[in-house]
Amino acid sequence: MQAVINDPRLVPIRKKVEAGGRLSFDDGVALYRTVDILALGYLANLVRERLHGDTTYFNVNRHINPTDVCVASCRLCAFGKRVRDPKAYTMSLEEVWHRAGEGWSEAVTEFHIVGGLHPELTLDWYCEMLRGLKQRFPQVHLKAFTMVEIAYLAHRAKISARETLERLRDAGMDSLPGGGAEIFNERVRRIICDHKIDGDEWIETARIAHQLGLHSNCTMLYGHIENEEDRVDHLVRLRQLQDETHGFVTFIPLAFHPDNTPLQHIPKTTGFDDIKNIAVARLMLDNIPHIKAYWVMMTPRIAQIALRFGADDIDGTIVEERIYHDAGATTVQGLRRAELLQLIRKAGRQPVERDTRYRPVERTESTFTVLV
Ligand code: V47
Repeated sequence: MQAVINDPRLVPIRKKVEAGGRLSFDDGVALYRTVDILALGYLANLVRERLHGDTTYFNVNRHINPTDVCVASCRLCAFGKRVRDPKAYTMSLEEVWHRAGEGWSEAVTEFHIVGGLHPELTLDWYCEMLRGLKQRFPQVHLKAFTMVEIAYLAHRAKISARETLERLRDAGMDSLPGGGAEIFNERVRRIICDHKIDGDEWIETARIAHQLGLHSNCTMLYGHIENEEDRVDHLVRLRQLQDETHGFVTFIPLAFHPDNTPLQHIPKTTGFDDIKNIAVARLMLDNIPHIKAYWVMMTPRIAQIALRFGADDIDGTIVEERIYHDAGATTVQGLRRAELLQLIRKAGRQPVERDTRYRPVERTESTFTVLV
């Protein structure tokens, strides 16, 4: 079925998408500028169904944030605290290991581990944390540390990013999440996260991780002070690295949540913009297999709609989320597996529980088997 295209700028783009061609920078800008959301959805869904049919992925995961102490003080963030802030926390190793096993009886297949840039926790501490998790939960995939954390740990240990990644990998890190990318454009980065590594360093750290055989995700933070060109530039830079390494598995567009941040005067993103970011990402990132509608950030309701606008993944059970909830997210902390199944089925899609490597997972009561 063909959609009615009301925006004439989308007509040549439709031809390219239907022929399986690559979209240009200008095409990306036109996609962001259009209000013809149905045509955009039609095109993104075409690509999504070409790649994945009705299959919609989710996982049973748990987020662990060992510390919210952070030296960076990014204006975009409500999570990071100064080391002397009485509200700051840092878990002991025993606490991290205990937390990992806490919660619902549903056996998790992934721990998603990220935290602040702590000025005292050492690379050895993090290696010990990973080894302890692997020892206690050998079946669980450890998706840990953003490129920003890797660069900071390398800087503190006075070794290269490559060596840092090797040491963490040898201690049990299986892959890396996609955070910290924000928007690569320097003008924007200087305002929203001026103490973080720059865009080139984020890309270079991801390149090294991929060269070492580690897969990672990637993200883009939108809905603050960036413009359409900044967004497209970000997507094109991710696409270029992916052409080279093929190391990205999933892209996650992240809507800026302004509450409790120094940028709280910025209005929240709209459902329209959230859906548009999913669709444009699916169309521009022709070489990244998966687009995730992160329900914590979008709300389960909008994430469900996104499954018909380009997304093939809805993230997981999560259990306990801090970064978005500190910044005013009103969504629940976690969803049960049955709730995720319901969301996906009610969108007319076929739910598939996956592990971090997108292998299907079969469950019996509280155990799981990865089907290879
Ligand atoms: O890096 C921080 C962003 C990221 C705010 O890889 C904020 O599977 C909005 O990367 N408003 C962390 N965003 C989350 C993340 C992620 C989430 C889910 C899945 C995966 C994955 C990765 O959240 C940070 C930053 O970009 N962030 N503060 C805020 N106030």
